[in-house]
Amino acid sequence: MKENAATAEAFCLLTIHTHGQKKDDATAEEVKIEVLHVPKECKPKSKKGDMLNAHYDGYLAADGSKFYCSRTQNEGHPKWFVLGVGQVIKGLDIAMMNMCPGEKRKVTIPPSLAYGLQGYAQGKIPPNATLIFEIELYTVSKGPRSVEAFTQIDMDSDKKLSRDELSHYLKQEFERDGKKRDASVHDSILADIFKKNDHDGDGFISAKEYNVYQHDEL
Ligand SMILES: [Ca+2]
Ligand SMILES: [Ca+2]
Repeated sequence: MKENAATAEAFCLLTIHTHGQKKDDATAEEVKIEVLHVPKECKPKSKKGDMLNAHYDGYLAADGSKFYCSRTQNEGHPKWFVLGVGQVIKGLDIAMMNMCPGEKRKVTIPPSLAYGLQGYAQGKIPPNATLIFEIELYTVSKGPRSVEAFTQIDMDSDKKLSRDELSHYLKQEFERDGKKRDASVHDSILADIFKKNDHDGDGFISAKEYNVYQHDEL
């Protein structure tokens, strides 16, 4: 949904500093967040474990060159990822907390919360690079490991997920995103889920086994 001129007046510029472990010297590294746009109805706010869908452009702070643009990758689909679990660089996990759908931010991430001294991708991101991202968030939904998702998958409410329940859930998820997949993909994902999560090998994934992100609600 593109915002139009009428909502442009809602444009505001705030600067929030997070990661506030200030040291005495001036080198304390933190993520700088500028909020470029907040929709009138700003909810739900993102939190750890949520599934986010966002577009972002990445620039090198040193010379302003663009090293990444989600709009030119994956046929221009916004990126999906789970917030706060290390699927993106640490700085982005911090920068995208407490953000609502439609919100836009420009964030500056120090190297220690990005690719550090090593850099990344054969020098595409040089060592010790400060990165700037412009982010537009589209959706915030309950992550794959939320209590809500568990309850939804657990159709007979016995507090454990059977192979049939997960298979049913996967089929629904696949239909939802509409991508064409071979039937074997379904089976191999299902097998993988059990391999990684069914720690005691009883053929069910218990609430405890499912809860890899340590939600405290379960
Ligand atoms: Ca069940
Ligand atoms: Ca089990």
